[in-house]
Amino acid sequence: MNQSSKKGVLVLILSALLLLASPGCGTAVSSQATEQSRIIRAGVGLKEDHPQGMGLALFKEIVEQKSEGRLQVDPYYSGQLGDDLRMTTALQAGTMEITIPSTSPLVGMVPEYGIFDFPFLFRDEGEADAVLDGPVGQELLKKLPEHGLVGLGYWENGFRNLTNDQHPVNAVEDFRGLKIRTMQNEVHIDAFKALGANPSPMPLSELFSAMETGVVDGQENPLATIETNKYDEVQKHLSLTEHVYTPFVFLVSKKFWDELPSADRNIIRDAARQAGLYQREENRKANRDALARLEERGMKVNRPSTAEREGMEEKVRTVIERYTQKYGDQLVEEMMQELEKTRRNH
Ligand code: KDG
Repeated sequence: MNQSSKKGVLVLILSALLLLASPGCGTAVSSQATEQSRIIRAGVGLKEDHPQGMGLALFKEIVEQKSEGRLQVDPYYSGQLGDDLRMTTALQAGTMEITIPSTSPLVGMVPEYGIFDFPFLFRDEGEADAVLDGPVGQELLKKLPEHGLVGLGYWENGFRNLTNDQHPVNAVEDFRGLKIRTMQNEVHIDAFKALGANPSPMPLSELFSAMETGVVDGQENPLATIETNKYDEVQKHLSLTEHVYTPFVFLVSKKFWDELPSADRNIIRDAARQAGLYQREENRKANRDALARLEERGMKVNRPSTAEREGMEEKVRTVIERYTQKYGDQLVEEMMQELEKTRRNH
């Protein structure tokens, strides 16, 4: 090796050492990672007073307390850092550390997440917990690292209900021609087409003004979101369709995760789980209690009968069959077996 290449090697080694020593650097390997101060940017799409925001606030508290302030969580609510997809992309790039999106818009990345978007799949939250916390949910988390993401478990968005400002919706015929905003998800889009509606996928941040200006007639979301986002100000009719359940998935940037020493990973993993249990509980309470308040605020509530719901189920059956083939018969079969087991035990 001549003098100048020796110098080159020395410079390379020195810069590598400097990089490893600098706080928050993205290149440290986990075995050499040390317990240093870090700022964790965590963003969600819903408001601070929505259970998603409340769960994030508890997560912050636990992490900061357990790390004695060494790990600082900076929370961003209401899509301040972008919608679910944009935040997820930021995690992949390593420019943000945590987000807790619905699984639905992730289908472009992990298509199999679409199995949770099958309409009328879960009958109650307990069934969703069993599948998400069981082998199927855990198997899907394992698909995330190849996309630069680490999944630490599931929180809850919940059962979705339809609102619109045109007319009451009870039966399939009432969906005809309604322009409904959906999430950016192929199963949701096709299900609303099958019901006779005119689906219009868009990020949540654009929804309020789309309803206000009449770009869409309606939308569908859990009651807690309808209440905290004040959709009752621009929507008159609320139909308790509970046509699909949406999970949230707790995502961490893999670039960030790989830098962390195992003690810090444990703090974050435990806090995500603990805050998640609280979030699910608060979410169920909020979804239960929001109805009376929305009615008080003037929304006209429609309760489709069993026969009317069965009519909707009938319409979306072919959509479920088509996407079962796309996402894998075996995976769907595994999920259905898990569901049957849960139903037998209750
Ligand atoms: O961060 C979560 C929310 O942005 C989002 O998932 C809410 O269900 C939702 C929707 O309709 O976009």
